[in-house]
Amino acid sequence: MQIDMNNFFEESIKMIVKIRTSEEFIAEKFFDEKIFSFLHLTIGQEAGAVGVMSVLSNNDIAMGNHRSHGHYLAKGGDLPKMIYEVFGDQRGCCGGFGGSMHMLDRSVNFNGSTPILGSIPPLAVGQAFASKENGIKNVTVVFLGDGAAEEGVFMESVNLAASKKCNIIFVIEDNRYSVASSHSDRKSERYSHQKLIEGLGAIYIRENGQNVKKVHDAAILAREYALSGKPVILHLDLLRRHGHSGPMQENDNADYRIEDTLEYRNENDCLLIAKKEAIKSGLSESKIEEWISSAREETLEIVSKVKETIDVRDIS
Ligand SMILES: Cc1ncc(C[n+]2csc(CCOP(=O)(O)OP(=O)(O)O)c2C)c(N)n1
Repeated sequence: MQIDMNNFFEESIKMIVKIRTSEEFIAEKFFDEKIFSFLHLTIGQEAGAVGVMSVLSNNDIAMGNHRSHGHYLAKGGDLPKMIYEVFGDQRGCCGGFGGSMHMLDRSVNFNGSTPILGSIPPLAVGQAFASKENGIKNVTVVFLGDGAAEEGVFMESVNLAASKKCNIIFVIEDNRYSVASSHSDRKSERYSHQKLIEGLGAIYIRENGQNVKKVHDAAILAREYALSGKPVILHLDLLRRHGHSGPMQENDNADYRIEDTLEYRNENDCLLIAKKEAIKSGLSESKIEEWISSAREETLEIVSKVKETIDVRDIS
């Protein structure tokens, strides 16, 4: 959802809180329902989605992966439709058939998220190419994890997008791990997204994804390049707060986390960073706390009401 720069911190902080609160609620209530969809929480790394979506127009298209609650909401998606979908109710954005890993809502140009790793970049290139062929002046933004970005299909997609001059931004959300394998477990010592991508003729931009304002600024630049027919890879360094999947929190210092201990993640929390940046820009701490509690209350009110009315379809 495009954010008015006059209210940038207010809107982006409220959106981070909305995503976080709704996911905390889902995690808490997850086992209440009969249908369990696989669940991957965005908590900790919300600033990536919020910063990127803050520069998109309604006409721009977004697509995502298995971890897309934040992408959907930040694109302007409907919170009740998301909650219904996760819990298998037919009022969900995919009629309750898709669950957490399938967000799709054409009314806000969120044109789908798919859980098979590497499956979404080629679909997004097709989407961007269709826009171009139909004379629609927009950009398509597709989110994928750093693990998925190591798949060959990602390179093929970037190559195709560059050769067809598609208006597309591939956002790599790099939370350091693919499930529990770290960069050093998976990549050769000299692995370089930048070299691979520039070698394919696309633009490469890397940014601290925990800082929503920096993501916003990088996304403005990325969108300008993309609109001129130069595909962009926006590589965001992020911190996932919870475990890879499921509603349960992992041990505070799970042994695969070599550098990003819980303490490190807390110190670099994207909401905390957004607060500090907002204060630096002259806003008062009390005002910011007011936004946080009002966004939290508003979200909890909506999700609690929705949850009371969940009616899981009979699949027997
Ligand atoms: C083709 C394929 N292989 C394996 C999986 C199982 N799987 C789901 S998420 C995931 C890790 C993905 O890591 P990354 O792309 O970095 O995204 P992150 O989960 O860190 O956001 C794996 C291996 C899958 N969904 N699809």
